[in-house]
Amino acid sequence: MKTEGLRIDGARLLARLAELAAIGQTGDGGCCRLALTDEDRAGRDLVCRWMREAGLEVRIDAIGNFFGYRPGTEDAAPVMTGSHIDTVATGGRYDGCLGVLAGIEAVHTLNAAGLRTRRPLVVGVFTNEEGARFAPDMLGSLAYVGALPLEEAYARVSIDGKRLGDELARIGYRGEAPLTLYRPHAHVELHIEQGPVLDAEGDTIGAVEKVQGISWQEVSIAGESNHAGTTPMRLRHDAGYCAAAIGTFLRTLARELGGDQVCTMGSVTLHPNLINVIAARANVTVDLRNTGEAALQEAEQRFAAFLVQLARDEGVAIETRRLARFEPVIFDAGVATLIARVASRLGHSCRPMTSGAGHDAQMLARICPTAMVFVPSVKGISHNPAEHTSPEHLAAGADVLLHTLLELAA
Ligand code: HGY
Ligand code: MN
Ligand code: MN
Repeated sequence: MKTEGLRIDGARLLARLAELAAIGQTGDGGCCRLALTDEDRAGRDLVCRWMREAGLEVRIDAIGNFFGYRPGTEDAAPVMTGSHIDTVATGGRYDGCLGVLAGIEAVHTLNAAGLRTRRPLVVGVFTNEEGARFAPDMLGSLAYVGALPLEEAYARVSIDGKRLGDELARIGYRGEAPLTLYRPHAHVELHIEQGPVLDAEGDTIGAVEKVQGISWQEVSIAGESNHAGTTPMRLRHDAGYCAAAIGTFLRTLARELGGDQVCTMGSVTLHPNLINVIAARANVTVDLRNTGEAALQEAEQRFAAFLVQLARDEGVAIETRRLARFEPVIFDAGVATLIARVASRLGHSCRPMTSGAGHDAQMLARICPTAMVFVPSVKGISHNPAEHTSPEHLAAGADVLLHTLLELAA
């Protein structure tokens, strides 16, 4: 099959990224398509239409993952690509969407060239990758590989109090296909880096070899509301102070552990959240990540010990609830090396990388040889309406994906 000169249609890719970004647009260039909301449904409907227009057979599984299937000349295990189209509340237009739309672009390119790969190709869109509305993140791909029982997934309750199974049915994406619909021969996900490395180093492609470990927990603090004016400091059981102390401790913890350790208190809610009332309750979320599993456990243990001391010092009750815990993942060296080889063959600078963000690919890696292609995020900004990747880099990433898929499907 003469494929060397094949390139995707960058203009169509850009136009579709813009069209998808218009769904759930937040007016400041950003997108809000939280998982299983009406906006997510609209995005899913649009991508399903594009899949069908590309001649793909669309199937939806029991957790709402959906797939576009392109037969090969042989009925062999398919080569899979794809990502997610749900966003955080202040998302950009590339996170996840690039990997899905570039996968469909690869199919259009093969259609236009009248080429049929030996292995079938599948473009997958996974449910609730972000984990912003329902924890954990990568929920759809975790269920897909059989690591999260369906009933448990359906029972997850969102931050706005909705049951996942109900929301999935409500938007009409509780599909009939069983989980692990396809056992891929290999899986490759294209994604923006969402970090500063490629942009700072001036490289175009990242051949992703690893994903760091993730630990998410919710911390509930029960203190005692009291009058802000009359209550002496020594008599306070101030949940608001405890929330602040946690945020400060996490910064110190990251500095003391050093290396790749990152700590984030992304959400804080106080009750009653009033200027003249000492907070009775506080709920905070804690996101700890590290490339090393032992180091991540160290961070978790130090944080747990800090909470015990804080509860004692402040006379409050503190409970924690684990929301997600994924160990670091090593991708398939063969697939990562192939990505690097394809990138250089296409004339793009490339560097091996570890992903700081979680991705569906880290779940697919449990069932088949998997790796990822990264393209630069300008200034490393992501989960922010200012998220940007240049058209040249978008096309370069999609071309590297196309040719990597071709080699794997040959
Ligand atoms: O949290 C993450 O790393 C991803 O954006 N879900
Ligand atoms: Mn993503
Ligand atoms: Mn994301």
